[in-house]
Amino acid sequence: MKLYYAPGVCSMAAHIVAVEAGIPLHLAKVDIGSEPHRLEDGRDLKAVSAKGVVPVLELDNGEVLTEGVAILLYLADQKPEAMLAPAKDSFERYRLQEWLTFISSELHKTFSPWLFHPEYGVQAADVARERLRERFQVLEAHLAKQDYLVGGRFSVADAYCFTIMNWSRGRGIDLSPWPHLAPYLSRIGERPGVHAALVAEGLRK
Ligand SMILES: N[C@@H](CCC(=O)N[C@@H](CS)C(=O)NCC(=O)O)C(=O)O
Repeated sequence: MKLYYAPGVCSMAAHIVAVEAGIPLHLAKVDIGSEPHRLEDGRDLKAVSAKGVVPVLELDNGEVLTEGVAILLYLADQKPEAMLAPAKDSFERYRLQEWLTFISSELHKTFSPWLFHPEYGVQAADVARERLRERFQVLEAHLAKQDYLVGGRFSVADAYCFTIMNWSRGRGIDLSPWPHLAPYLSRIGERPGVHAALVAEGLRK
């Protein structure tokens, strides 16, 4: 399997999950700062996926899977014994889907215009910051009661949430108004699998 990724962006969630599950991955780095987004061999990412964004997972049979949430669930289901997602026939599985959707649509896509698309302008950035504050409060209320998002254990939702919330650190967003968020990020960030993925992406030594 090959994961097309860029360091520290949303594709890192899939990378973390693969390491945590013990799934060997070939990594193909993409420069999403270049136009078009080029692979290290010079090809345009759109030669692999017409969407032109990471993550992209290329399976050994040639299938190409896009959309982070689908990739996370696919990886988790390859190694059910790693218990990175609740069983498919359980109600908890819908809780997982609920969180994955929240992270994808409410956190990830509120952060990204602000962080990665300055062309949206200052007003859009201010609106994004305010909306993020409301969403941080949702996380805070949940994490005040439990250490992980779903099922009392680390799951693909935590890998995704950590990846996106980690952007706060790099952007100097003060998380102190939400006292459970920084300890949550530390808890996830200290996992050996998470550490290994960050090292592999050049984000930690
Ligand atoms: N809907 C996609 C969005 C993926 C996405 O936003 N990827 C970003 C990095 S976090 C990207 O590749 N951006 C490059 C660009 O927008 O051109 C998903 O959830 O996987």
